[in-house]
Amino acid sequence: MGIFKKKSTFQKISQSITDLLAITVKIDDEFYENLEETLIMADIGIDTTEKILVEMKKIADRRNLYNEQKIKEAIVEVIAKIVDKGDRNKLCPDNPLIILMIGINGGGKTTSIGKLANRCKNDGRTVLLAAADTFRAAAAEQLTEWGNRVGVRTIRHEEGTDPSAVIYDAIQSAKANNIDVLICDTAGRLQNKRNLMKELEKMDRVITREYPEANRETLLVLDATTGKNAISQAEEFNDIANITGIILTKLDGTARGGIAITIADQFDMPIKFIGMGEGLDDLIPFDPMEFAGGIFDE
Ligand SMILES: Nc1nc2c(ncn2[C@@H]2O[C@H](COP(=O)(O)OP(=O)(O)OP(=O)(O)O)[C@@H](O)[C@H]2O)c(=O)[nH]1
Ligand SMILES: [Mg+2]
Repeated sequence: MGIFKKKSTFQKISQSITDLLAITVKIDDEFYENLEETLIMADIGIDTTEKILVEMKKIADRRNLYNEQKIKEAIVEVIAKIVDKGDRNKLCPDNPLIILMIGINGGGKTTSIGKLANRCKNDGRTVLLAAADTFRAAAAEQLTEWGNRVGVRTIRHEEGTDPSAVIYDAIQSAKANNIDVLICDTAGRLQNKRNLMKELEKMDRVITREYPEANRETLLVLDATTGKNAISQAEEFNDIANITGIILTKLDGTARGGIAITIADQFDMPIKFIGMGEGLDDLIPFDPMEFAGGIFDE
């Protein structure tokens, strides 16, 4: 426990629910109305909020929620159930694995790749990076720096070249060197959805053709500090890519942990990791119960 300690990730939800419970004498319609308002104010979408209320009512029918502690436990239980996607919450453990990191500019893709490479390496897997964000000159440089820090190689081409060609080369190198995990950085220009879609389709074709035996992950990196924008990005990317999981970054700098619940529910997307800082060790595997418990972790 305690990953959210001294962090403000859930300040919004926990403070308002605690305030609400302080004035609650019994679980009645008024309580549910207030809870509904509290959840919506804490960045939880309307549909997801409704679902939470329905589940809360079911629990209240079965069990006597006679004090603040019991009510909090029920809320944690309901939220954990919503974000729990079973094994889908975990990174694919099978080798070889190819991971495409997608998401808009500044979300934290490159940083998360560095942290994820470190994590895979510590798990005993060999790792190779592919700088398939050829849009910015500095992008390959930044990825290579992360690779050096972790101690893994990075395949890169010149700026402006075809990102799929980088992936092609990286796959050949991964195969030749028996690499377990190949992680590919991509450029995130959502302002042009058609181009982005075409680019992702092309990468997909190259991977399917050149590396049919590889297990696949397409991880969408979302910046939690952007709140509702992160939710619309999940929607946009869900339309154009076969997303297998979410990395929710910058949860250390926001009180908007609530959006994780909405994204997991609304798009049935498993959250796989959360970013809690800029350091190498600040990517934490997502644990549904720990996450939900973090709401009232004081
Ligand atoms: N506090 C905090 N900062 C983060 C986290 N993850 C990434 N950042 C910071 O967010 C900024 C953008 O991260 P990048 O990894 O460059 O983002 P990107 O998605 O690769 O961006 P582009 O390459 O421009 O598309 C950097 O300053 C990172 O240090 C996190 O979990 N917490
Ligand atoms: Mg980047």
